[in-house]
Amino acid sequence: MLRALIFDVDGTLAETEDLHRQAFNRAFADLGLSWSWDAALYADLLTVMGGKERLAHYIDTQHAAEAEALHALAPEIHARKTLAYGTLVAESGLRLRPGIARLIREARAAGIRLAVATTTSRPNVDRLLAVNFPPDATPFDVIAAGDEADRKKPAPDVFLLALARLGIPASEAVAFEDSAAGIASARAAGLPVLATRSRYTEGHQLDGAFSAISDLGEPGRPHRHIAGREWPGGVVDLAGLIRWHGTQDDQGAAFQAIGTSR
Ligand code: XBP
Ligand code: MG
Repeated sequence: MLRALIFDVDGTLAETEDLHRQAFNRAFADLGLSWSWDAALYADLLTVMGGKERLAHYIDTQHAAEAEALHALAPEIHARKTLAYGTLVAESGLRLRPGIARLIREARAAGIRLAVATTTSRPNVDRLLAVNFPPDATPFDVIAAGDEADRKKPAPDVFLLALARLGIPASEAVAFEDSAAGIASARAAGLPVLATRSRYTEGHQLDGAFSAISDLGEPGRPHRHIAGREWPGGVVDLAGLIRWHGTQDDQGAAFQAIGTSR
């Protein structure tokens, strides 16, 4: 029986990654570093999950000669980046991706629990929710974020943490992801994954998802189907998810995953 929906944040709930990129650039400028990450470089750096880990990787690969001093500065860089990101989210009033608010409403109305499982830092989650939901009505029962998990995606840790906090087995939930690492993480936690490709994951293979689509769609605004399960009218709604989930092996066996390579 489907009891919970577990959402990734960056790229899944909202198209946030370019704001993360801009926030990093603001932090670099604040600290007098001449670095500027353009979209192409950031897309490459996104293969490293976790902003702190991404920054360390950049230092080690692009500024090895000054790595020791730069690693000492990295916590300050990331702290300023997180503050800058919060300002950018608030200034932009960044909206949720198509279908997310609708599916959240449907799930809440049906008593299906909602969780977040994300690599991003908790303040970033709070800022995104603050611009999309009233202060006393954030819809998530559980938020598992950033450094709460021992290992970042593609390790399963953050999805396992969300499941533990929900108190349910993976067979009673569906995960929503946008990236190859996120799909791998959710699958490693035993979860079926619905993949909604995002701007920064256009080039990702979405293998392991049971359905790959451009977004959740809205009535009259169908999504683009990429691979795997198709959804009537190009819209993923709770009724369709419950129908699909009811046809799956409820012994926790691997759900019908797909190779997308598209
Ligand atoms: C995406 C990430 C995060 C963000 C940056 O997380 O990998 O690191 O890019 O946020 P997810 P931080 O897709 O799991 O939501 O700098 O706070 O890590
Ligand atoms: Mg993501």
